[in-house]
Amino acid sequence: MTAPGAHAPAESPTPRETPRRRRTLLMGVVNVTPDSFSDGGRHFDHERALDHARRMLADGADLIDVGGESTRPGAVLVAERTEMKRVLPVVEALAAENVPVSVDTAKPAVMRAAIAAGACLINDVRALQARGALAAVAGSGCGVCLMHMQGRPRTMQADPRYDDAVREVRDFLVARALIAEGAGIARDRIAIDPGFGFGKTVAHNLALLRSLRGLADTGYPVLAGLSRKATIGEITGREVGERMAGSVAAALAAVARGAAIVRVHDVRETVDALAVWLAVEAREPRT
Ligand code: 9MG
Repeated sequence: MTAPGAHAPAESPTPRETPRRRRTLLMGVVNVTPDSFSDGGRHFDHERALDHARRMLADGADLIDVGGESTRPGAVLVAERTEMKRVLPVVEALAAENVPVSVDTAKPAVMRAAIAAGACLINDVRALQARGALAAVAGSGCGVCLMHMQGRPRTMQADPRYDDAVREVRDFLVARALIAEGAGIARDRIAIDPGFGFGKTVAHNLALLRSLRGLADTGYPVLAGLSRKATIGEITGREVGERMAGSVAAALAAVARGAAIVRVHDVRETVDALAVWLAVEAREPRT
């Protein structure tokens, strides 16, 4: 996958004076769903969603992930047309401003429409398993993020079980990536994601985070999304609106283990935390 908006690798003849540039991409989340940017009913305020996206870009986001169907635990599916009406105006407007846009969808028709509207990445929590999804992406130049999920959002947190979560998630993702390549999606267009919180307990999520390097070693860029999730809430005891510090810590832990992209709500705070972490990690020249 050509990482959209990727930064140049760090290089500096004077590392003491020049801050290291980060290579991890920050994906800012814009949910165009009834619990955000709407009047609680059928009307969506696309302008407010766009303002939110522009704010995240100004804060340092490299790309914006636009979603029109909630994938939270307990969420119900929405119709194709509804999802399109929610996301396409936002995708079109951002793409017209040359913003790299990712679209969070598992529906092939939405994928096609989003790509036509200018999306450069399809973020599929179902890893292109829907009929027609592989072809929808293969026929374009678009990148794809293949995510692991056990079960479906409505019931996935009821009783998630694995013999070995780390091995099973890795095997699934490598298998899906190879299937995607076989369908004509070039290797450099593919990213993989363990799907934190998607049919996983806190223990599963922590095991996956600790072993994220093993996923990065597959050679595919790894996307990690822990921002504001229930696992952060369970560790910190915080409600969803108070999980920023925990989310930033989780993003750093993911980057330290090789994540190439982190999907976050709190862009500015994550940018600052990454800058400090990189400054500490920067190698001083030998004297
Ligand atoms: C849509 N969405 C919600 N959480 C996510 C995560 O962790 N990864 C990806 N790729 N998408 C997500």
